[in-house]
Amino acid sequence: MESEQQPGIFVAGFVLAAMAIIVTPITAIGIISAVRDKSTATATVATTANVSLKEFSITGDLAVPAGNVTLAITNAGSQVHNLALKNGAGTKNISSGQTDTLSLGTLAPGTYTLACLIPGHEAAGMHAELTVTAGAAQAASGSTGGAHDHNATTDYVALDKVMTDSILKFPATTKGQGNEPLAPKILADGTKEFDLTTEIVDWEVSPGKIVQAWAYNAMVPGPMIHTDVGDKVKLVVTNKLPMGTDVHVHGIEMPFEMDGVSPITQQLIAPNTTFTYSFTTDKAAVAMYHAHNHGDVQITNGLFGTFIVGAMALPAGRTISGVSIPTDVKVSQEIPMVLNDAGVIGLSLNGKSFPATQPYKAKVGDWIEIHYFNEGLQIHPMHQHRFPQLVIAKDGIALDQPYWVDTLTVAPGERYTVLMHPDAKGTWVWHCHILNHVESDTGAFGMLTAWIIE
Ligand SMILES: [Cu+2]
Repeated sequence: MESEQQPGIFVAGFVLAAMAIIVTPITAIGIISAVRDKSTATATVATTANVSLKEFSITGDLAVPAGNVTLAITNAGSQVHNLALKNGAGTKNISSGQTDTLSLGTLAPGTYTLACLIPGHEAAGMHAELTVTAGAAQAASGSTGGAHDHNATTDYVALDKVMTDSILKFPATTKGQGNEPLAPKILADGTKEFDLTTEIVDWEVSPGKIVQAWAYNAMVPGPMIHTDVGDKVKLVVTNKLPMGTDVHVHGIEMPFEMDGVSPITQQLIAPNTTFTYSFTTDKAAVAMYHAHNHGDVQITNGLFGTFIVGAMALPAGRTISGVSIPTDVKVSQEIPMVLNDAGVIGLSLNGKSFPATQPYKAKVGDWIEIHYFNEGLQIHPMHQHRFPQLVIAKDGIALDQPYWVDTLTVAPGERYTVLMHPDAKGTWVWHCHILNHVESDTGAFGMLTAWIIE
């Protein structure tokens, strides 16, 4: 049985699923028993269904005949997952690449919800319906789906309504906004001091979904820091987390003692203590600050923010792939776009999941500067409808040869700076093009927003 099945090839999924019923010995024996003795048909069927877990979906043999059901589970993802029947049995955590089995006992016909119980994973898409059908004969005739839940009984009209309704909720209001500019204290010698406090706070990722975010100054992403080239800077970090932390500024060249990597360059900032980072921002930079200690937990749960030094050089007066950039090109707005896909925050743009993502407004003819930052664990091909993006810098390093794209893949740790020059009015979606980062059977979610061009 294939573990990787996409909605687009669900017909192939049916065929594979049907083949699995024929060739999987335990299921085949079950079917034969059922045919011979109809009075005990359901009682004699034992089915082992293959289920695959990854970020962030559950796929596999999700329709089985009534009877004794066992799930043979493979974690095909890159993160730790588990699988449980809602309000029922579940596995231990399964590492990437490992397998486990889950015996569900005798299941009567009906639908049962399966989910990964790692915080944030269910909301990110790791839930699926297990359909238990009345008998083996029905399963063998083709209702054993496997292609992303879709089978002969799928209600496509209802799925259309779910998607339409979910999109019409945009933009939804939620409490809290990340990336608020952080004003520095100016010290006697001109040093700019930025004060950051780490703590666990309630954070509304999408309407009604409140998670325990690990935040700088109670927002996700943390406050936006902007300095000029040549500034002396202090970052004063007070830790109110239950564990130690440190702050690495990714993309600004640091003295060794300020690199934020405990226990190599400093001791951990213990709970209820403060540490000060002092450095000079002597080059233009598009950087991000984040925890380094247990980054897999602390960063993905929200401990990240943007740090811009000066401004990126613009390709003023140049012609790139036939497009002339005005000699007096002026940026009308500068936008941080922080990507995350894990932890309690999950698939998100600037700490929010669609429809709580922020819409952006501009006018025809504007030149907009966007900085992408990937603080997550996966790549995200960021696609802007209609308007190409002119990539002018990578990781805060201005490019000698800027280039136009309509989809820009941003890998973990990477930053890209692009210019966008809208030439038509309308509401134009802007989203990650890994389709299950934006859509599921429960509608649109995650890494989706839009430009409103007037
Ligand atoms: Cu994505």
